[in-house]
Amino acid sequence: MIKLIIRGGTHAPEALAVRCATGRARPARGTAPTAPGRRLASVKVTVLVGGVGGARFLLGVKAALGLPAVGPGEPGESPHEVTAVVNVGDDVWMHGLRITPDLDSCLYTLGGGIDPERGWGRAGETWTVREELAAYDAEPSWFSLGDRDIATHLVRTRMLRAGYRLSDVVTALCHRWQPGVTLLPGTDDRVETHVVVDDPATGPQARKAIHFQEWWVRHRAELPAHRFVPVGADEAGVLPAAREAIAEADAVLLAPSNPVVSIGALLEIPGLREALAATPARVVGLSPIVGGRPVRGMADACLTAIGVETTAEAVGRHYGARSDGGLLDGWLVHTGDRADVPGVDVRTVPLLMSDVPATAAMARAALDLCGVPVG
Ligand code: FO1
Repeated sequence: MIKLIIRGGTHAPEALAVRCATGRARPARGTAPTAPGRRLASVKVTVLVGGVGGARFLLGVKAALGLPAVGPGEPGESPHEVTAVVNVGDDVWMHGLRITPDLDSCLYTLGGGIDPERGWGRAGETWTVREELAAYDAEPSWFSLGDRDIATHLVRTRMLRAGYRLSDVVTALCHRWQPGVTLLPGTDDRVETHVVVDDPATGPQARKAIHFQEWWVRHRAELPAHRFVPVGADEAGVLPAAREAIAEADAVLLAPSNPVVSIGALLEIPGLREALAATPARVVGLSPIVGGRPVRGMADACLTAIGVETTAEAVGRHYGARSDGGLLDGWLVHTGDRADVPGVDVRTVPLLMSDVPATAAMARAALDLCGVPVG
């Protein structure tokens, strides 16, 4: 059996495959069906997330459930449970290290280590390694790894090379960061988003595929994208724990994350869309588009590439009604926006994550629409 020593302890994968968040035993599930609107003593919420918006939304979900937004909370403080199924499409190899930006944004945000300005990477970061790499002309120079952040990538890469699954690595990293939610990658397999763009250097009609990070960070999503390709999806499968978290949830939420390269990339993982279709819980999404613009990031470039308008209505229609083979039972749009999404219960609430209380109010509205009122 492969063993890895982390922080003085010797861990086998079996030993790591435990709940990383609170260390609390999961309360037994009731057998009676949930009547819409009935207040449950213990609520299981599963959230599909990606990127900075997803990580920040989780702070609000925790707060809505009476958990401290940051950190694990006290044992027994809240009977509720949050599981985040996190996008891995942004994951990339850089300088021989495996980088998982969306998982790390969740870890650092919920664990109190995030840089609040950037929304990614560590607070109090220094950049000595970046400077040293630049002195060697070591490419890629357009992607910055901070010194503190690199320690996370070193631990992750070492564990992956030792044969651990990504989900085992996340569990191990949660021992340090104590996010207070169960963090799960959508899959243990490699399903990486690549972007097809023009390649004028090769010929007038030529195209090439570049990694999502190159398109996003190096080109600031300004190169017109023809399509997004989930490399590896053919041979991948949804993480069994993620499938179970969706199947056993009282409420499933789609965070206000990028609909194409965050939520959309998760949906490319075989089995995930099916899990959403089959869950007895209601599925409610929150629009990341407010007043015809992304709240954060460059989702408009991604939506344009797949032929979807940058409006809350168009994204809601793109997700579609679960009753019609789509994803949604409910769709929250920002106050002042309107959306007619056939077969979907649309409500209007403030959707700006300006602080934790505002984000908690969004989460409460979403849970309410799921028929699971809290707070
Ligand atoms: N974003 C940037 O704009 N520039 C960077 O150099 C950069 C480095 C980086 C390193 C680690 C990490 O976890 C995230 C990083 N990001 C960087 C953010 C990341 O590219 C994207 O914002 C996400 O992948 C989109 O969700």
